Parts: sequence; structure tokens; C-alpha cells
Amino acid sequence: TVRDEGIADANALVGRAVRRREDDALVTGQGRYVSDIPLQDALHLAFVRSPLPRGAILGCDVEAAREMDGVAHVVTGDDLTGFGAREGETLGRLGVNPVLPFEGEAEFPVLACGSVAAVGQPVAAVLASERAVAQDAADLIGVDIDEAGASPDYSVGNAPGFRGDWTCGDVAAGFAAAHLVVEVEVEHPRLAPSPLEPRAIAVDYDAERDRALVWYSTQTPHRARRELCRILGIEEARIAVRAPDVGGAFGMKASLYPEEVFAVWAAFRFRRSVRWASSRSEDLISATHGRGARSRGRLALDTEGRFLALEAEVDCPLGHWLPNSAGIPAWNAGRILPGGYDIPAVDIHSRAKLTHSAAVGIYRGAGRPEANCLMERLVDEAASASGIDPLEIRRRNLLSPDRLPHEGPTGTRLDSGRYAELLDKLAQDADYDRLKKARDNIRAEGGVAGLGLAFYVEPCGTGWESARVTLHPDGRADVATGGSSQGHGRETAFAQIAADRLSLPLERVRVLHGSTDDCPTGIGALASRSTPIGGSALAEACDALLAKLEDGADRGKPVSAEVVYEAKGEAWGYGAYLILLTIDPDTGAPTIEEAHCCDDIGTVINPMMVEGQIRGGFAQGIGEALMERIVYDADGQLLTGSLMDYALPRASDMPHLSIGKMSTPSPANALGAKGVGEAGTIGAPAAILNAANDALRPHGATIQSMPLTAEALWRALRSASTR
Ligand code: SMO
Repeated sequence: TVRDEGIADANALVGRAVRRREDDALVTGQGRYVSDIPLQDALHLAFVRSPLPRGAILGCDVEAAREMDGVAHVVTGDDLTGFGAREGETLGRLGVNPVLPFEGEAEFPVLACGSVAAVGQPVAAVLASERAVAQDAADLIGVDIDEAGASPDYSVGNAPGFRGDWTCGDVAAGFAAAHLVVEVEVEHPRLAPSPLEPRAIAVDYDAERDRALVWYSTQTPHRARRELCRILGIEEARIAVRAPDVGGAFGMKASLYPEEVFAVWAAFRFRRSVRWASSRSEDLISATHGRGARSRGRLALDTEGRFLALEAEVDCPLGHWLPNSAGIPAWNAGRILPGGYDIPAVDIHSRAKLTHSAAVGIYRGAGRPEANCLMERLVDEAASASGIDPLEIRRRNLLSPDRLPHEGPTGTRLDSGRYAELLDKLAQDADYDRLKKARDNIRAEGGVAGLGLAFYVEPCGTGWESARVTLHPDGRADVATGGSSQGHGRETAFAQIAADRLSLPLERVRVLHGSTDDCPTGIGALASRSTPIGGSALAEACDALLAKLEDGADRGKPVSAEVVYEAKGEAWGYGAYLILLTIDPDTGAPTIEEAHCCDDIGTVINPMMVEGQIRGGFAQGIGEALMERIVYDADGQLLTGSLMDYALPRASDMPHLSIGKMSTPSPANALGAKGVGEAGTIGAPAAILNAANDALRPHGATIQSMPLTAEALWRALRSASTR
């Protein structure tokens, strides 16, 4: 069910559910992923990984591996010190996080050197004629690690952490004046982003020119090149990065990994093409994880149920090294916390600390779900404690349209929206009163049922993106974006935008993306920024091209216009999710009986893809709320190293989701677009957590830790009934 607010004019392509031009190839097996790219005479790479979470490396027994047929090179961390891309150059280390400021310096070896800091950390590498040979040889290599010799602290620089502090207004006065104070805690499972295509890189080395074309499954091709060149000490002209079809990423492919740096280093060092494809298990143990935050908050209310002040602490894990995206979840979890509400005073502290585990970075939502779950749990507890209906207490505290744009107490700037109106639309579409009655009827018959509501906001990236549009004499246009696609249909969406702007048929527009050779320097596909910022860059480039044509540009030759577009600010999508959840009293098994949402993402380019993003995000939101959890045991060993142990949602776990839409164009960018890539992962966990707590409330129980497995819910019910 999709309910649309009228958007498209009849002739426009923008606003129309154009079928994805990418899909014919993808669904018929004609997609070209990194592992489909043929390389001449390439070496295959496999890694030996640390079996222990910490300790001193005493030795690495590489002789048997070196002697295996087909093995070309075996490399350990010691081999990397002192020589780099070529003899005489120094191989840099993965350095400080270039995105957010961190306390202290963090340098991290490409291969473990001297000590290890997490299970799965690459310790040695094998390059061989075939992938299986490389893996067999890697399996022969024993690593001798002295756990007793482990430094009590972290061996990655001097243990930097991230801290974010936001203080505004008189918080003490707010709590002193409060009629009511509620307090909640929330624990997020650590999650594995789990794109269909694990990490992959294929380095096509050109020995004659000593250059490399790096085929790379990435969200950020230009940043990858810049970082590779910085770390390896190579000038940018010698590396080109291309992302072919990318089989999902979800934030996991926004950062460069040690394995990938090593692959490029090895190609230059050994003057051979090199390829590496991670396995699912390697991704689970050594790709970035997401979430894992623990948060606690207090909310002060007056007699009318209005919010006076908010106090919160958020604790996030970082893992044993800092990918580009490290700390961003902690930063977002703090700054986004007040959501769309009018809260005059806040005191928010967010911390992220290193742990002996896989690195933690952004994952679809990247701090937004963490902020949203804490805030929405507080609001629901406030509703329950004050006796005000959950919908009404939100309506009463959400910023009204005349207050927008609004400079929030954490320095954010909410750009536009009709927050309360959206809630009312959701209530009407879903028939809120009917749902409340349905819940009460289930309870009356002895069942366990809860209704959960969550309102969310989703900031969609700041900064710039680039675009170049070229009109050929035959009337075809090439549209190159500095952004890229992670399988989320940007070729189609960008073609729609450009075709409209240039008044061309869709078929005449070709979209180029994900290439440092073919595209202007850009940022990439992350933070729900592709359409709001990348799409706006494209629209402006089209306008610049049209201006050139009007100025009498010679149409007998290709005419080009290139822009770097800087968004005026963050565009904030928003929406609300409403879930009716039942819990089997005997087994604790949760069932989503009904799911409804309404999202406002401003200007809609393609409603079909918007719906796809909402459903996909919702599926991953269900994963976090009900199923998924990365588990390390007390010894730092990963217990969820395969999909037998790590529960991803399947198609059969998806309930029907009824989707409503509103459209309030954003003043923050040229298109008026807001992101929707993360909507479902932000709204769903909070709504489900609220539904579970609503279900448990009559039984005197609460639950704060996700995932809400049958066991966890059963224990919560049981602890209450035996109390
Ligand atoms: S979690 Mo997204 O790729 O910013």
C-alpha cells in the first residue's frame, strides 16, 4: 500500500516511478562486480588472521607456505617496515581519522606488527596463482602469540577516543522545575552491515607505466584514491579507482581497509596485478561493525507534558582501529538526540572508546537509530507516566512548521517539515484508534500485545558534491557525478533529474559514476546524501549547460558544464513508524501484526525507489530490533562468525509495511530533496522497542536491550510474573 501526496506533473520524469535501468543486467546475472572483472596474470591474496584478541607476536611460521606450489610471496608485518610502494619509500600506516577530530593520534599497521589487538586482524598475507592456493598456504601459517605479553592497554597508538559534548540552556533549572522526570536505558546490539557482496578489490597493475587501475567495491572512490596515495606515498596520477556494480555497502564500504591497502601495495611492490575478495566470515570478523551503543537518558516534563530538559550519556564502541567513519555514530547519536522536539535545555555527552574487536563505523543510520531509540523511549515513558496518549505527547512537543528552520540545542539546523501533521496523517492512515482497540482486545483475551510509535528525523549530509554534464552534437548527454552508487539506483534517479532539466528523453542520458577517471572529484554514496546533494549538483550542472547553450555555444561540438555544488545546509527527512506487536506468552516469540509508516523526504525523484529504500531500511531495522547481534565472548573471541550464528532477517520475516508519504521540499538544497536511505533503520527499531515495552508494561516488566529475541522477551515476562 502506498499513499502518495500528489507530486509529479504529468510530463515530468522526476516524481515518476521509472523502472530502474540497472536492473535488467543485475537480475539476469549480467552485473559486473569486482570479482567479475578479468585481470591478466593476477596474484590472489589471502590473509592469516590473528586467532587471539591481544598479545605480542613472537613469531610467524611461514616456511611451509613459502614452499607451496603456486605461492609467489608471503609477507608479514615485519616485511612492511622500512620499505613501501617501492624500495626506499616508506609504507605509511592507516592514519588518523580524516573525518572527525579524535583525541590523540592513532596509527595502525596494515599488517599486525609486534602485537595484535583483535581476533581477525591481518597478521600475514599470501599471494598465489589461485585463490584456493593462497588460502591453503595461509592456513599453513602458524602465528605464535604471547597473551601474557599483551599490553594491558591498546597497542594502537595512544588510545584515542571520541568525545562529543553538547550543553545548552539551564538543565538544572529544568529538572528542578519538573513535574515529572522519566529515565530510560537502551542497549543496541553490535551489528554486521552484511551487504550481499562482501568486500572486494582487483588491482590491475600496468608494469610499463607503473600505474594501477583499482577496481574496488566502494562507496567513496575519490576518497579511496586520496587515502591510498597518502598511505602508500604514491602520487595520485598513478592510481585510478573504479567502482563497478556494488552489491550493497550500508556504510561498510565507506572506509578503506588494511586488506585493501595491502592489495594495492602488493601490486606496486611485486609489479603484478592482485585481487582479493573477502568471504562472508572474513567480513563478519574484520569488516566494520555498526551500533553497539549503550545509552541512558533523563527527560524533565512540566504539568502539561511539555519537555523542559534532557540529559543523556551515550557510550559507543570503536573497535581496535579507526576507519574513516569511526566516531560518526557517537557524534550523530549525541547531536541528533533532541530529534524534532522543542527542548530548551540539554546536557548530552557521547563517548567512543577502543575495544579489542573489529572496527566499528557507520552502518545504515550511523547514530541516528541510537539517538532515536533513546529519545523515543523517553517520550513513551513520559506518555505512560503522565497518562498522556503517546501520539498526543509527541504532537504537543514537536516543533511546529512556523518554528522551522530551527537551530537546535546541539547546533543542528532542522530545515523544514510538518511534523505534527505527519503524525496525524499516519494516525489517520493507520487508524490509530482501531489499533489501540485491537491491542486492548488481544490483551482482554489473555494475549500480550503492545502498540509502539516512533517519530524520527534523518539528517542527510552536508557539504558538497560535483557533477559534469556533456551534451553531444547528436543529442545524447553524458552525466558524470562525483558520487557513486552502492546498488541503490542512482543511475536511474540521476538520469531522471538530468533528462527533465535538459528536456531530453530518458534514453538519451547516460550516467557515469564511481570512477576517478570518468567523473569529477566527489565524495560518494553515504549519509543519505546522494540525491539531496549529488542530485542538486547534477541539476545545477544541467542549468549551467543550458546557460552555455543560451549564450550561443557551438552545438557542432560537445558542450560541457561542471559544477561543485555546496549544499546550503543539512536537509532533514523525517517520519513516523507505528507497530502493533504481539508476544507469545509461552515462548516469548514476537510477531509484528501490523506496521505502518509515513515519511516526508521532500522532493521525490522516483517513488518506487523511495518505497524500496523504506522497505529495505525497515528490514534492517527489524534485524536490529528483533534478530541480529554480533557476539564476542569474555575472551574476545567472535561467536557469530557465520550466518549460521548471526541472524539476518529473511524475506519471510518481513511483515507487510504500509507506507504513507508527505512532501515538504527542503530549502537546504537545489532539488528540495531529503534523504530516505536510512528512514526505516531509524524509525523501526524505536517503534518496535516501544511496542515491546507497551506490551510488557501491564505485566510490570520492561526491556532495554535489543535484539528482542523470543528468549529475551520470555525472560522479561517471566521475571515480572515471578516477582
Ligand atoms: S551508514 Mo551510510 O553509508 O552514511
